[in-house]
Amino acid sequence: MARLTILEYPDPRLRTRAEPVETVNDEIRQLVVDLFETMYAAPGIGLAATQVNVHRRVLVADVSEEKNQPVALINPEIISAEGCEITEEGCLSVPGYYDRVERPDTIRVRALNVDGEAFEMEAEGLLAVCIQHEIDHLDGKLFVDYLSELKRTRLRKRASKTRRQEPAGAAL
Ligand code: GNR
Ligand code: NI
Repeated sequence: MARLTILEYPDPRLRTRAEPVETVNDEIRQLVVDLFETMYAAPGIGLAATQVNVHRRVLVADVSEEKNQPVALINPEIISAEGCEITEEGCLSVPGYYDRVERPDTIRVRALNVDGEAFEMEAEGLLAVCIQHEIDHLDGKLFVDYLSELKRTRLRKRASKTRRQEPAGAAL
């Protein structure tokens, strides 16, 4: 098991489009285990492989209070989406920033499980939002891309300021 380092905005590696997984092997299963460990430790309700600089289409989520409903999706695809809901989103790759994003509130997803079997699931509410947020990461997209240019410019300035204040060598 390993806790992985999470890339932070505006790191250009977060803009990488992840490649589909061809075979769900032990390497991918280990990645899933490490993603869960990193997500629970953060703590967060979801994590995409892109955020730990692994550019494969793998994501994990657990939106339950008790942290006992792990969901792992490999090569996830949204096959239908309905409704819309505004949620205050945050992101482990944009620490300390939260803002409202509008997305469909019910989705149907097709994916592979850790045994490499195809399955479909329906998700609504926070889980639906989280899965869409994670699939965006796999496409190199961040929730701040839905905000105004003004807000993103402020965020970029703040991010570069924060890094300058850290002691040399930290967080690199
Ligand atoms: O921990 C997280 N919380 C969250 C809250 C609202 C909408 C989406 C999320 S996902 C985020 C973890 C993360 O950054 N996943 O990519
Ligand atoms: Ni995120």
